[in-house]
Amino acid sequence: MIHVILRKKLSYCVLAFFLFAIICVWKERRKGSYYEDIKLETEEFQVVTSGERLAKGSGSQSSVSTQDKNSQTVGSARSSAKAKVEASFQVWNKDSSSKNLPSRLQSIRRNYLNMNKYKVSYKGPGPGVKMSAEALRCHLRDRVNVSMVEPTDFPFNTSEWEGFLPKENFRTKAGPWGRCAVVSSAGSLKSSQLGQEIDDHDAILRFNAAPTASFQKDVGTKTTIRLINSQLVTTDGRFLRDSLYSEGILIVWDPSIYHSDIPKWYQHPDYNFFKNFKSYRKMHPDQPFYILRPQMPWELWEILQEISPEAIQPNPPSSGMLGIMIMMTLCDQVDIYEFLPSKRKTDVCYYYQKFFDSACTMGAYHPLLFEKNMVKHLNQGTDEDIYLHGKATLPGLRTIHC
Ligand code: NCC
Repeated sequence: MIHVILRKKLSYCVLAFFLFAIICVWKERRKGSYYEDIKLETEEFQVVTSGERLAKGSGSQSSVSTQDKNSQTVGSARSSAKAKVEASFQVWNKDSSSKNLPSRLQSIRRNYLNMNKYKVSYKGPGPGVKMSAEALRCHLRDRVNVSMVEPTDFPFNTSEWEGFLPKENFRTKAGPWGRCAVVSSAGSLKSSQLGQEIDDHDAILRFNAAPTASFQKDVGTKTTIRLINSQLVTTDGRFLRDSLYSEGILIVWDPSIYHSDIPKWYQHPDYNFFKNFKSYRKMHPDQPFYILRPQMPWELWEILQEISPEAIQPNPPSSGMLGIMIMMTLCDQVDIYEFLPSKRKTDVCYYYQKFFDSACTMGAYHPLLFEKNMVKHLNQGTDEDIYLHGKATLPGLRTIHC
């Protein structure tokens, strides 16, 4: 009798195990087919954040679909099918509009426009100038001067500053490099397993307090340049203590009043980071630490405004966009990670902190939405790379022919 009960129990266990295995296999298959469905069926492009649609595909994204339709008539069925597969990942729409932002972020943008803290008086060209990616690259190369404050610039040439700025020019310390990586701080880098791929680049740029320790698998280990904002240098007590900052070249930037030259900006910096800059230099005299020329963010901002069809926040571009521009001038190719969100997109702000805010990805103070539109427009990689790896690939500006 006991035997029979045991046998019964055993056969139930085996049955339950098989059922469990079948469910697992079915679930895996469904994952695959869901992914294929996205690839094959989605023709519209959109960014979806926590259930909110940012922007329905239009402009060039739809023109990809139009191109697909044309190619069906002229090309082989096979190549048009391939084009359709490539063009159908749900990725950032380069024509994203502020209208599709959550209402909170829309009203923050409007407030910044009304406030105009930096006294921006942009007179054009634009807004809404249509430019090919090639023309835009040339425009960026010719209009944005990526350079640092020099020891010869007043007041940095006075005795008060003697020995505080690096003697060597930035360009002799940084680059030229072949393949470079820019690692955004986005929460979607978490569990990406991109660390090895990122480390395989010749030079890597990171931002602010974004760490590598404890996150190597996702973000890599090397830091060649760290771009930090003046708020962090001025207000974050850890800046002078944390070993995070001691690897690679440091660059600090500070927002100036629009059209200020260096002496004017020096009198009214956004954050008075100069005292801490000097303290850091005294503690780490051998580490290159530069100050970004304050006009550079506005030169870049003007191009963002020129090509965007609506008024963008009159505040400087994010560190992310500035870092991308810096690397474009130093490298032949720039791979940018999770600036354009992948399938891992999340409202978790950073990969290194549990802090939720969709503004980190979509922008509040910074015109981040329009920066992402520009990066998508310049992207030479595939939508598949954006979708799977959050990776956009931009060509460097050193060798382009204009
Ligand atoms: O957040 P932050 O940037 O340090 O991130 C660096 C760059 O990564 C891109 N990013 C980040 C998060 C996310 N979810 N998506 C993204 O695309 C952005 O391009 C971003 O610039 C800054 O730009 O300097 C910023 O700095 C922080 C903060 O000052 C620093 O982290 C120092 O603590 C700002 N946050 C706050 O002021 C609260 C942030 O607005 C912009």
